[in-house]
Amino acid sequence: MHASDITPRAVYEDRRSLLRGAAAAGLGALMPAGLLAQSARPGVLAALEARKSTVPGALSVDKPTRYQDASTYNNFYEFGTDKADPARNAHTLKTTPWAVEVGGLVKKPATFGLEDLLKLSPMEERVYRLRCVEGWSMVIPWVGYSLAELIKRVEPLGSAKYLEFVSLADPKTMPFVGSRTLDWPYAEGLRLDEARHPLTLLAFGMYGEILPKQNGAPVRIVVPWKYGFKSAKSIVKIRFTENQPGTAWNKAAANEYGFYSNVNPSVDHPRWSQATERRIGEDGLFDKRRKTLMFNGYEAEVGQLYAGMDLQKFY
Ligand SMILES: Nc1nc2c(c(=O)[nH]1)N[C@H]1C(S)=C(S)[C@@H](COP(=O)(O)O)O[C@H]1N2
Ligand SMILES: [Mo]
Repeated sequence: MHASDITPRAVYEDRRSLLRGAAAAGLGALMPAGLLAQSARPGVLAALEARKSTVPGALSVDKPTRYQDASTYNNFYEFGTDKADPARNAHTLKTTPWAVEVGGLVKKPATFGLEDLLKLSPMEERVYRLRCVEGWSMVIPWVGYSLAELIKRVEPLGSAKYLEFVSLADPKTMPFVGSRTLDWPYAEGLRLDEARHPLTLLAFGMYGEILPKQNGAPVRIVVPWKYGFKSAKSIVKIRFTENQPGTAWNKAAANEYGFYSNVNPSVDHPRWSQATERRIGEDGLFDKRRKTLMFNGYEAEVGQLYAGMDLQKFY
C-alpha cells in the first residue's frame, strides 16, 4: 500500500472548519456538561487506513458532507429520535469487547471478534451517497470492505436466500431501547444477492477514522442504493434465512416501509414525495433541492438485481 492511497481526514475538512472545531473543543472546558455534549466534536478517533476502492461506483465524485454534519445529524433511535440525540447520547455505548455472531443457513457459522473482523479483508475507502427516507441526503467517505468477503467465509447453504442484520439492543447503554417507536432489537434484511453485491459495505470507519458511536460503531452495514434505514448500525448478529426476515420499520408501518426500500423517486412514501432531496450542508438561505435518482444514482451497478420486478409492488 502506498502512502498516497491513504486519505486522512484532513482532506475532507477545510482548515477553517478544523480551527472552528478546535475552538469549540477549547471552549468546552468552560461549559456545563450538557452544552459541551451538544457542541464539541466527538474527539479525535483512531485512524483507520484504507486504500481507495476500485469497485465500480464506489467513489462518488460528489463533495463529501462535512464531518461535523455527518457526525451530529443522525438517525439512531436507540439513542433518541431527534437528529441531535445520537451525538449527545451515544457515548454510553460500549464498543469493546464486541463480537458479531454469524449463523443460520451456513456451513461454517462463527462468532467473529471485532479484531478478527477488522483483519478479515483489506480496508477500502468508499465515498457513498446516503439517502434517508425522510428526504435528506449526505455523502460520506466510509472505510470498510465488501460484506461479500464475510459471506464467503461462512459458506452459505443453497437454501439461504436472505440475510438478517440485528443491532445491539442493550437498555443499560441505549436509553431509548424499550421505547414504543420500534420493536427492538433494530433489525434489517437483504436478499442474498443484494448482500453479496460488491457495493454492500461492512463499515468500520468514516473520514479515515474509526466510526463515531452515533454513526454505528464499531461495525455497521452501508447499502448505498437503499434508503438509509436499511443500513443497520452497531450490528451483533447476522443470520442467513430461507424466508424474507421481518424488519424493524416494516413491522412498525408495513404500508410505509417495504422490505426492498430501494431509493426510487417515482414511488412516493404514502405521506410525502420521494422525488427530491436536500443535501445536508447545502442549505442556507435557499432550500436547494436535488432530484433524487433511481437507486440513488447506482442504477448502472445494481439495476440488474431487480430486472423484471414490479418496483411499485416491491417497494
Ligand atoms: N440500529 C439502528 N440502525 C440505524 C438506524 C437506527 O435508528 N438504529 N437508523 C437508520 C437510518 S433511518 C439512517 S438514515 C441511517 C443513518 O446513518 P448515519 O447516522 O450514519 O448517517 O442509519 C440507519 N441505521
Ligand atoms: Mo433514514
